[in-house]
Amino acid sequence: MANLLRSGDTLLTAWSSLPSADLVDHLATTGFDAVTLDMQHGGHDERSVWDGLSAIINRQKCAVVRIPVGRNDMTSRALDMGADAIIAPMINSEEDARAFADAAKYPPLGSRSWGATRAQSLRGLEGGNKFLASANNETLALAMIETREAVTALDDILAVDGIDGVFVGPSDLSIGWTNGDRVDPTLDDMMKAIAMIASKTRDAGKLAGIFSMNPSDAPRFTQMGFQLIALGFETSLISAGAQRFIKAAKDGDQIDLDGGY
Ligand code: 3PY
Ligand code: MG
Repeated sequence: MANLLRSGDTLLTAWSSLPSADLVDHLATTGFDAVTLDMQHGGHDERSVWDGLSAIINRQKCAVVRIPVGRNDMTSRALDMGADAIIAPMINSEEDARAFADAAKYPPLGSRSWGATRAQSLRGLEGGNKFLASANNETLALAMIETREAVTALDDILAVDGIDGVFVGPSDLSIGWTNGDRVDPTLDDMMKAIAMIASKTRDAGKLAGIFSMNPSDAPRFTQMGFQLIALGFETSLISAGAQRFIKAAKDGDQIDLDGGY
């Protein structure tokens, strides 16, 4: 995943909130490049992350985990379980970023503890020293920028060695932007700041990602320089699919089922 993003690819990730390994497995068979397991607001726990990561990796897709706020123990655990990237919510200061990077990276960048046996076995990697030599570079620590404080501290957060990039949370950001008045991930007022986050991140040589509640916003985020884009929740996929099916049943619209009969 790190190689793909660093070579300039844009990756679309499904966002898994329902803690079912079967559903995660199915998401990994669709056209998404990655699946993200959400432990912050979704129902995923350690067991479902363990099972979900196995499913995603077995399907040869990129495996991402969003940890709960401040749960840096889960950062290294999810990496040990095989995650390619960790998204950490509410990173609002250099201090938050340092604590996150410390859990995500082996020395000299951080103090991650040794024991990624599951990650190694899922990926068929043998040889501890080979893994040690590559892990810091090949697994990603992505800091969520989703408050005014975080936007103010962006340069300091980006300057932390071991932070590989940022991931914007536009819903939380809109709440801060309007001083608690509304939640609107597409708030026009905020778009300049979001574009600035992408360009500063790229100027710092780091990776930028964002949550795109509505897939139709993805092209403008891509143009801003975001490369990892989450397309809504998987529950929205199911709901939108249901609406299309029901409409097709009433109107006789054709739907391409891609062989799924
Ligand atoms: C946000 O938009 O605040 C998010 O955290 C996306 O899930
Ligand atoms: Mg958020």
